[in-house]
Amino acid sequence: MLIRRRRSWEIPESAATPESAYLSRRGLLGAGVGLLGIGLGAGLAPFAEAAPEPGDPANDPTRDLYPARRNDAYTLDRPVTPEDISGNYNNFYEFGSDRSYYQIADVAARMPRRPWTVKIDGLVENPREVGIDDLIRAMPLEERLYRHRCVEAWSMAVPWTGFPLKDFVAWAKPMSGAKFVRFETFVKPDVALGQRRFIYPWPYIDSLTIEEATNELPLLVTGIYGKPAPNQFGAPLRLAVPWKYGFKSVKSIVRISFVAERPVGLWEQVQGREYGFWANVNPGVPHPRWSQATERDIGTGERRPTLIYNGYGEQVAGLYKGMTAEKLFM
Ligand SMILES: Nc1nc2c(c(=O)[nH]1)N[C@H]1C(S)=C(S)[C@@H](COP(=O)(O)O)O[C@H]1N2
Ligand SMILES: [Mo]
Repeated sequence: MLIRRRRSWEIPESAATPESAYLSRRGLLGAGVGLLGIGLGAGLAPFAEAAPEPGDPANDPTRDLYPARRNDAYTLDRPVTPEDISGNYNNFYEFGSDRSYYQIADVAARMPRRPWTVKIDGLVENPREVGIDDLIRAMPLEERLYRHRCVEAWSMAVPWTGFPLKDFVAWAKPMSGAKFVRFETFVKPDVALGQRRFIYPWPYIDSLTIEEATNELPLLVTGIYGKPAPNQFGAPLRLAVPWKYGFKSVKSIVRISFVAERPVGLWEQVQGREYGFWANVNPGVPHPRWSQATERDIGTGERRPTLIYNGYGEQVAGLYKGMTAEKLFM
């Protein structure tokens, strides 16, 4: 997210990372996933992984669940963004600011993926803490092709794997006083060096209304491109809310709380006039410092017109009927 800096798309990718470094990193990662991801029983210690990164998704204990069945109800109007592009253009401030979009993958790979627990608390029948593998295995995984639109006017289209947030909400059994669902990211300043920058009020949090959370679209994401998600995408559990600006899609979640009062998200706290609670995508409502009329597709490099609700109005416009007093698009 930009506080005072230049717009990220003004920096050509070729200027940020020498192409040779970029290619070799992708080559290594791709080979690792391809070799290790296939047919290894959980008890085997394959000698191919001589020095595995602690965050290597090839060692993920849930890799047998992939690829998951694709839900064909969700289609795209544009090509899927290649993994070597989306996997090297990440917004994850815990691991660095936008100047290092290109290095996030490497830094994030050092974060151990296990043990990982998710605390479920607030206004629920049974507050509890669940191990991530138990949670993932309790939910039916599916694949969905979704568009993703960052508030900084870049976009991608990716095959997420995960389970509908509304299924999780039903499983968690919120009480009637629960009006919002709040998502919180880990705090691990030992590996997440960005968390040593105290200008940000860690942990990263953001939230949805209970009506939004029980809409069909929000997905609790565990994987991408038919395998467990690499860390830079927000492993082992992140949100995808495709009709809102990307900062609502909280990564690497450790706590999900059902609350009565509207939480203030990290970006809203830092710069509320620019990054509000609702943050629904709208080409007609500019960010205070730039237009939202078009976006740069990081896969094709092309500029394309931005769509109201990022093209998901059919599913979500009804959520906002009559809410004229709210800044729905900021
Ligand atoms: N914890 C956490 N979640 C986060 C962010 C972040 O910095 N920290 N960035 C957000 C923003 S602004 C965007 S655009 C998306 C980027 O997701 P991607 O890197 O998988 O494309 O993650 C969102 N979730
Ligand atoms: Mo973003």
